Amino acid sequence: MKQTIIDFIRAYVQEYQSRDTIATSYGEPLVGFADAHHPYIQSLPQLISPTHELPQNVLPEARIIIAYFVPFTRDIAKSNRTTGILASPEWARAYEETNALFGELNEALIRLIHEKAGLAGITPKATTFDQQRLISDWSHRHIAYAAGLGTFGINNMLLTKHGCCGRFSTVVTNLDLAPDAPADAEYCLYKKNGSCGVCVKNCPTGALTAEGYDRHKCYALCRENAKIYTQFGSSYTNEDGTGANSEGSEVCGKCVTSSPCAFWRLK
Ligand code: B12
Ligand code: SF4
Ligand code: SF4
Repeated sequence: MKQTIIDFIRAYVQEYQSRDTIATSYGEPLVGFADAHHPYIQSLPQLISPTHELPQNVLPEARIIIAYFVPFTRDIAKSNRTTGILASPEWARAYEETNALFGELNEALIRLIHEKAGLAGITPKATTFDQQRLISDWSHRHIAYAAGLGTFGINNMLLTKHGCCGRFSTVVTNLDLAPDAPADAEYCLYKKNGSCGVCVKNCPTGALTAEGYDRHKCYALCRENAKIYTQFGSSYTNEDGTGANSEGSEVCGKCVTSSPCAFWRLK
């Protein structure tokens, strides 16, 4: 069943990017399976925020959280290197198209699991966040970390073996599948041996330093981009579910697009 799910996600992404209406192109998705009862997952309300949901809030019978990473292609990253402080239109469009892909793909995956006599669900918390604290009550990245998909870089991205230039999503299920374990290596070069630091140099706002990440400085620039990129939609919602939380695409991504960890292939 694990391979069926992996193949389904990969085939769906292939089909999606072949549509005439979709401009974004993707590499091959990575898929991991987190143990929904693992102490790390159960401690997310303590680690992140007391209101962070548990998988059992999404599906009482939860056993596994399927986490997947959909990488962009190098062309999309390249487009975002050349336009000064603002993000490229290709980057903004890729953000919106990929969020739309997640909506569809997750629904289709849930249907597939139902056909196999399982249960599955997603949470609306994943597509919204507290506008003051800038924190969501469903962190895809922490779950993807538990599913063995990667480790955190100083760019604050989850770095997978195939890079960090892409996006994550998650689906909770009761299927009885063998869970994966978190990676036992450190992927970020700075964390490993103090080298690199490219992401910090490329951050135009000073939000990223070797010591940490200032989400409010980062968000200010994302909002500047959202004023310009209104043509692709706005996929995050208000916390009460009433429509889009922004007039446009809240993006930047300069800490990702020129970094050695964007598209690397680790063993
Ligand atoms: C709110 C949000 C924002 C806010 C706040 C930023 C933030 N980092 O929280 C704003 C709008 C500013 C933002 C900006 C961006 N975002 Co954003 N954002 C989110 C969202 C909705 C929730 C994140 C969240 O609240 N997490 C909980 C908080 C507390 O965790 P955290 O900030 O990640 O910090 C933790 C880690 O750093 C971790 N950590 C650090 N070191 C270590 C080490 C270990 C061992 C462990 C276990 C943990 C750990 O601990 C921290 C505290 O818990 C997620 C989608 C989702 N629902 O998960 C996308 C998401 C995090 N964003 C994403 C992206 C790509 C971006 C941007 C590049 C924008 C763009 N697309 O152009 C920038 C990058 C900013 C940056 N360098 O982090 C991707 C990240 C992909 C990746 N490879 O990791 C996500 C996962 C969306 C997705 N569907 O893929 N984002
Ligand atoms: S650019 Fe270098 S220092 Fe920054 S997260 Fe990637 S590997 Fe780590
Ligand atoms: S998204 Fe932009 S502002 Fe935010 S940390 Fe990355 S480079 Fe800096």
